[in-house]
Amino acid sequence: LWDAHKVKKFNEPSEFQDRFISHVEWTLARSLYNCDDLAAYEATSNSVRDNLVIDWNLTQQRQTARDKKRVYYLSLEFLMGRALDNALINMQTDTSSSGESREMVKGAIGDLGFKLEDVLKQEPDAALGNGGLGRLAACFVDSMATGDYPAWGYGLRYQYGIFAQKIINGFQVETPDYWLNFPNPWEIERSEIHVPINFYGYVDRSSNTSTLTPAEWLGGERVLAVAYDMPIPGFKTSTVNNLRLWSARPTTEFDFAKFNSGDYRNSVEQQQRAESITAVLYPNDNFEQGKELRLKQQYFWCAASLHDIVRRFKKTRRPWSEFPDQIAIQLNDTHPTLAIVELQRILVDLEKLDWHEAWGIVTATFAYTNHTVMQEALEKWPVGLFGHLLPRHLEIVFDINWFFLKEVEEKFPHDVDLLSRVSIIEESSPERQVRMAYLAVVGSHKVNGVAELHSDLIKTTIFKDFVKIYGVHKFTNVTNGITPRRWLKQANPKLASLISKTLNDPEDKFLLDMSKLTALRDLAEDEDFQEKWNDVKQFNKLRLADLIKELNGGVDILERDHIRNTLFDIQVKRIHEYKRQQLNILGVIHRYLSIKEALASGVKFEEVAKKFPRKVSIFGGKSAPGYYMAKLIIKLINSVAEVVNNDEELCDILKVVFIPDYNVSKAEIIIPASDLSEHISTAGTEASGTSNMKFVMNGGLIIGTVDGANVEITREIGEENIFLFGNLSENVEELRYAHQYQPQKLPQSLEKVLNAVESGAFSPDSPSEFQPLIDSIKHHGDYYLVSDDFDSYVATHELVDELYHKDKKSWLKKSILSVANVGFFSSDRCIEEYAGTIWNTEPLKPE
Ligand code: 26W
Repeated sequence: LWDAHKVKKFNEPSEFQDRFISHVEWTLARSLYNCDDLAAYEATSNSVRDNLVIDWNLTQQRQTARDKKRVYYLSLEFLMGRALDNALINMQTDTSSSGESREMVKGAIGDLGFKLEDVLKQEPDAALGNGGLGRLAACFVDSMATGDYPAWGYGLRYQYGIFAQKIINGFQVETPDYWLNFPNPWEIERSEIHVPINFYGYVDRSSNTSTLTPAEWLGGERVLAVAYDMPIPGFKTSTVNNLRLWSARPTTEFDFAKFNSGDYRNSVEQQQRAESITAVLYPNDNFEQGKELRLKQQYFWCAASLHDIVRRFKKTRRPWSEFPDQIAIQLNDTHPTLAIVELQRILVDLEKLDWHEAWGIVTATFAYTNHTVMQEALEKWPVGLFGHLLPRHLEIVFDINWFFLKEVEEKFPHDVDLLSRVSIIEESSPERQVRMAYLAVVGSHKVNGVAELHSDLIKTTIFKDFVKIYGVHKFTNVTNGITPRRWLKQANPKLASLISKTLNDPEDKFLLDMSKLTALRDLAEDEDFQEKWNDVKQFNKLRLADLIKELNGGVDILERDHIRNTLFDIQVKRIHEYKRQQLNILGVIHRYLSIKEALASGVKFEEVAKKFPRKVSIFGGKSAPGYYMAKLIIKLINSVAEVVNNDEELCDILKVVFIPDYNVSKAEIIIPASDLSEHISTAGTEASGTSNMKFVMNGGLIIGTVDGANVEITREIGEENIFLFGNLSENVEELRYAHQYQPQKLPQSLEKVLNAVESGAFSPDSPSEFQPLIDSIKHHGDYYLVSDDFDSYVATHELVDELYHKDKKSWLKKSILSVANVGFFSSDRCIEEYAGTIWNTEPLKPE
């Protein structure tokens, strides 16, 4: 291996300072006397990046030289957040290990007159994702590097990430997130790595008439995919993996035909359009729109990634049959399903392999993760649109389907119904559609769900027929996880440091082996420890109160003196009817009305305050721009906040806050501050949830339904340490059915709440403003079962109040036990399971 004998890392403060100053002078062309926090951020990042690049190069050389099986994680979203703090936590120098380098840099830039906290805040979030799926991919690349897996992520370099959310008059307003305003030190442009990508055109088969034999795909539009690499450092290892994001560029090819026909301007314009392919991330979460540009993005990314993967494989000069021994490709949902078709095309059309041999290689290579069972989120592409953009790929899809259906027919003769149910081509009107989830199942050797309940559900609902066809072993579960480096150490340094002191683990080894946390069990009832634990929570609540104040134009909403005995009740996630923020806010209204009623009937304030102790309900999350109901829920939350927060009679015992523009860096402040968080989806709708794990890891208790990973959280931390409520998933269908045939019978409690909303209590100027929300519960079948779960939700909140305010000790005990038992939810465990049961790969340790 090449020895980095000339290129040296910085190892101590003075070396860091030299590097920092060099970057200020030469990279930024500024002087130290004219260096603000932003420039300090750029210089610090470039210096840290220099160190990472050394290990990045060594890691890549090692992976090439050792020629072990590699993993490629294809995800259309990587919700990375900020990179610098994470790099400082993970990075190793030659003389200091992970964690220490952060302290070293902090001191070194401190001596130069900068505060690390202020410098870190300069970094814009890399917000290249919508929510859970994108953040999962980000946690996974962290864990793959930490576990020394030879693994790359492949995605798109959107110029605009998820929109920034502004709240204007209570409504969500979207503004563009142009995150590349300043030089991005975390990406390395590889202009030499550019892949031509084709669209449209036609298929030329000359003499051949069978679609199964090689064909040539000609004509059409051509753009270039240019690679941008982001170094992904592991924790306590010198492994630095790669995240490769593709950006679209015009080709430099000259269109003679257009030029000769005098259409020069048109040919330039067409070229310019190339860049639009990677301009913007689609802001829908769990909702499929069927736009051509989205399919174009998907193919652009799949084709570029596969070209890259195949090129790397061909350099090894191995026979094609060894492709699946060398390469595992994981599909993060169906978004990259075209990669299956593209590999088949490469093998058949370009490499001239026999169809069946090629297909064997393809299916042994791919595996598919499903993240949702909701119908409206399942990708389907109209055959016409598909064939127009990708004519050869459509033929291949038809052939894949033909062989698949033949196999089904042989196994289950004369079951025409079955054939039409499982066909990759749906015979729908007005047009046939390609069912991407079925294509993904057929083209993969393993399909996994993301939590036990969800993995069971996919086997009995959307993929039921496929279990019959392939057997149950094709389907498996890998329960999601989160990286404790970001979600404990980085987000909650106070808690991490209390833990490392308590465990006598100065090097933070517990962040690698979370089973070490079980030692905290013995301290769960220790009053001294409980007090320290509580102080950390208090610190984090104040930190969040500061953020809320800042976002509220410097006006405080929460009274500092009362924060210690105010329950912070938080629900932050994408706004979606299935996640039921409406249930939460209706519960808040119920509390408000109950307080008002008690006061009106002459009950003394002290008595009322005993029954309804101090609480702040905090919300945050974005709605898809076109999702009317979700936007109305945001408006309702803000309208309720307006009324409740300004009602002086309440003397601050209830507050409501909507935090605008929820994102990863805000999550790092919000999550550690929770006493209670809400994970209250209609049972059977939330595949896993991952913020539930983050809250538990930070000592927050959970109120939740028996849904997604809440089930396993309960198993791990004990049912006495979680507040579960509501109907079970096995009853959902029945309840929905009942709603259709009998007019909704609402519980009285909810009736009252809805009447208040309908009377205009929260929208005096337009009483009917929230009618569509009310109608969906009262008159349109209450699909998300708000009415069915309302009373048990309210009753469970009463238990929460009681415990928090009357028995703080057992609250703290539950909080400590939650953290002690949260180890299972580290994404390190999750990646080990993927490696062992799906990828068949092993770590490649630096020597
Ligand atoms: C095609 C439109 C579209 C866009 C995004 C459909 C589906 C998606 C994602 C699959 C939505 C998503 O983020 N799903 C979430 O994935 C998380 C990680 O597994 C789970 O924890 C969440 O429960 C699931 O909603």
